[in-house]
Amino acid sequence: MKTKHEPRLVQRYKKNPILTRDDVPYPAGTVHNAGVVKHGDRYIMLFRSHTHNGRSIIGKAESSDGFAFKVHPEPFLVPASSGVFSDYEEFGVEDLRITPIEGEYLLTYSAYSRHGVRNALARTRDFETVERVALITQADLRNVVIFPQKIDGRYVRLDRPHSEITPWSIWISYSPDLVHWGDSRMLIKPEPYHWDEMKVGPGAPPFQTAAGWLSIYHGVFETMAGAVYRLGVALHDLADPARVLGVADRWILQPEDPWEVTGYVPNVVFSCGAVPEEDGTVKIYWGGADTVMCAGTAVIDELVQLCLADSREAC
Ligand code: BMA
Repeated sequence: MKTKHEPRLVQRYKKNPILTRDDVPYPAGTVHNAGVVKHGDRYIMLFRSHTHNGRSIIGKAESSDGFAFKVHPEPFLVPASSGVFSDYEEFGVEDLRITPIEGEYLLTYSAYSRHGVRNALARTRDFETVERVALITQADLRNVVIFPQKIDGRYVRLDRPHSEITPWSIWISYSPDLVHWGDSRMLIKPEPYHWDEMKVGPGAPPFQTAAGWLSIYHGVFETMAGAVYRLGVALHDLADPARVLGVADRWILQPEDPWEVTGYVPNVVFSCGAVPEEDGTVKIYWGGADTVMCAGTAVIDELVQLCLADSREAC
């Protein structure tokens, strides 16, 4: 599935995959869909692994260059064993995103249980201790990403409700306190007969650029051989992120490498984390085939231009 005639916006790291289950010192079937952030001069990766009962936990890895990661001996977050969180995490915790904000890190993740999938919020300052804050959605909804700045005094997030009635779309909500969320509006819909026609969902938490908040999202296309997950980009107004300035018409990354095309779930690239760098590039991290972690680099301005110069309708 090589795209020969279009420029490559994301340069894959030559030594992908950057992390596999063989790097994990405890039993883990997969390593994928990780949130990543720069904490001081270290990169912290919080990755998902299927355990051998098929449910997911979150592990932690650290790196000095953003590519060579070392996994900690113990998992970082496992389903809660008491309190209200245990009722909603019993089937596993998945696809964690990290937002740096106000001197701490907000962690949002999918909490699975017999009641469906909700999203939980936790916080940490040092990635040593973690405090669960609240369950911030009802079922069924995934992919909560919080913006790294309050806007007009409120926290802002994107998410993606499940629906049998409308296409699975990206929504925005606001909160005064991180616990209570509202003023929800639908922002970006799948585009019919397009690479993201089946569903779209937030990927990495948006990051600030001079032109707007850049959001890396995933889009899904259903084929006769199953769904294909790709990555796309959208740009949101800095002062009013509910204003979508552009959604790039083309994808920026699709499954191509052998570990993206085959694995636990074939033909998947799925991002939960990106780290903008001072040199104008962004490191993008994605799970390949729900099995391994991969990384690549893009020029932020090229992604911004793609959103503005070659955009499709948002909804
Ligand atoms: C989605 C989520 C992701 C996963 C993707 C591809 O629905 O479950 O965690 O990476 O499917 O299997």
